[in-house]
Amino acid sequence: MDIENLKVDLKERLTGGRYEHTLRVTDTAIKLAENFGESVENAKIAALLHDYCKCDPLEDMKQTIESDSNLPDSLLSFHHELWHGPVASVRIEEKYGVTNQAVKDAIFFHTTGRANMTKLDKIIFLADYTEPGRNFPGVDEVRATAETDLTKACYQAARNTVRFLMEKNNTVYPDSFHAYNDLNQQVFGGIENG
Ligand code: DGI
Ligand code: FE
Ligand code: FE
Repeated sequence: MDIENLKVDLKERLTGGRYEHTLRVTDTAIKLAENFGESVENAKIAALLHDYCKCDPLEDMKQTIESDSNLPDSLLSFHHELWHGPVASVRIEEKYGVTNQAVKDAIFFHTTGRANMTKLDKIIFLADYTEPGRNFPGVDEVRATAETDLTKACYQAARNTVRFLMEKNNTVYPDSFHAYNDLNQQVFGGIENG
């Protein structure tokens, strides 16, 4: 894939702030891939494309979810903020011929996480959460943890997000809970802590 052409496309599709966020996520994801032994190329492509559909009209994303058999209709019952990852995983195959399932999955699940996240899933999820422009409460703890422990850092990010959504009385998509529970068990061990 020609990265410079891709950046030109992204600049056209995204707002200025979203484009800058994407570049920071990409730098962060490359560093994590180097530190934790993941393919830098896959991390770079997934990061560049993770918010590819973030600025698309809601009606377009809704139609894609309704018509594509790989995208669960249940998404439509939850907040539209959750739609852009799954929709991007389909669109980037059409537009750029990205068929690498690991890359597509990392993009699909970058907002919610899921049970049994792959290393690439974790890298994109964390890069999105910790890029230097983020200032969520608790982000510095996650940044510090991500220096040494990818899984624990993902756990902290997933926990913070679920907690944040609950505090606002928002719904929580099942994959966000699946990610939280699975990462909790990986960090703290089995049911004895529950
Ligand atoms: O696209 P970004 O802004 O870079 O980040 P993102 O893809 O992580 O999207 C973040 C938004 O998604 C944020 O407003 C919180 C929301 N969100 C994340 N998980 C859930 C969620 N919203 C609901 N309702 N349920 C979730 O499980
Ligand atoms: Fe996103
Ligand atoms: Fe993002």
